[in-house]
Amino acid sequence: MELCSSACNISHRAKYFVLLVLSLSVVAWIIIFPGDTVTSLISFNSTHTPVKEDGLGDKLHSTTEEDFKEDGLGDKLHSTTEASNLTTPPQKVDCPKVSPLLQGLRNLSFDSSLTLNDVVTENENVRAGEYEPPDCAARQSVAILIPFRNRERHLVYLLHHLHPFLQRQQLHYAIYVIHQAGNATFNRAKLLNIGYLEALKDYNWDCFIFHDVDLVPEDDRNLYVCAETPKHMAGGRNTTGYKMSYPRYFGGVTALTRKQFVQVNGFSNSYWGWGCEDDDLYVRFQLQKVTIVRPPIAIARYSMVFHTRDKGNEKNKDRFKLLKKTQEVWMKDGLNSCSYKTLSMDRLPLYVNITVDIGKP
Ligand code: UD2
Ligand code: MN
Repeated sequence: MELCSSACNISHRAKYFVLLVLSLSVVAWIIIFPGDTVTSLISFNSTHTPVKEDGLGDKLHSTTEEDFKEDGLGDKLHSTTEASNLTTPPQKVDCPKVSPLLQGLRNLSFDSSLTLNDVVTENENVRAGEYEPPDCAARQSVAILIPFRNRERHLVYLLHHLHPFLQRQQLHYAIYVIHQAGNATFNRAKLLNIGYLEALKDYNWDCFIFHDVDLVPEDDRNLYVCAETPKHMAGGRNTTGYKMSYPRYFGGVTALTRKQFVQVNGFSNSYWGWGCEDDDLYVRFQLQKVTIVRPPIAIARYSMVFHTRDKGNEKNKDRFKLLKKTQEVWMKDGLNSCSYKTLSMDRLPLYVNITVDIGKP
């Protein structure tokens, strides 16, 4: 007992000594490494801003109200709080509001001998379908979503024109091709819902462009960015004399923010085969009293590569019946009920290919 108490005393003293040495080291550490180390540890966490509901999330950090209004949408605004961290590379300045690289209306050519490899060679600055302007910070980050099956030639043409087109607009973008596996009836709208859900797993995109594979934009002033309200980009195309097909027309190419798309629960998953899935989306916005914007018809010009109706995408006989039910079902038929199985996800040089099993009607 006696022996233990003196031994315990010694061990107590040793503990106090160790504690004292530790405290002194902490004080010395703070004196030797002031500011930077501590702030860099703190600011590391602060850069991981929680994602905001509206999909513009962590972009919305700074500058003036005016910057924010351009394009009617939050431009990508850049954090100034992080600038004090000496270890981060210098921030790029915002790209100009009007890109100096735009060329306006162009006469497009479609060379049948062009191969996918040629297009890869033309676009060595694209990595896994993604691109960012090298010298400035893009004003929006945009995911291009393309529903796809058996249209390889059209995809080559589109990639050939679209990559340089988007780069001239100084956008940060990535192209996703959502490929329906198997021979069951095609479902464009469901593939686009899937593209949206999958692209969001990669990045918190500001804007989603829902894009037919056979439509090539002719004028790069038709900006692939989102606006305050849903934007229909493809007002005119060669096959209709560059005129709107009908006033409520909403097909081909549309640009929607996350907030806009979520507000209507995305597309319906129930349109199997050709027709009316685009009208259904229009009705969803109408029900929410959300108006649609369109760029001037003089620049909303597309060349549609000629095609006949695909096998497996015959006219949907039920399309008008479905369209009458939109009001009843939109809340339970859409993004929140989109079930599918991803069979593969390939990050190819020019696009991300997502092959999916979407079931059948
Ligand atoms: C119109 C609309 C389109 C859609 C469709 C009705 C325009 C310019 N486009 O296109 O947005 O509303 O009517 O469903 O108004 N696809 C394949 N493989 C197939 C079938 C379709 O990849 O086997 C994809 C492809 O991206 C194609 C899109 O689905 O561009 C629309 O199909 P379409 O081109 O056959 O229909 P279209 O031109 O009448
Ligand atoms: Mn078409």
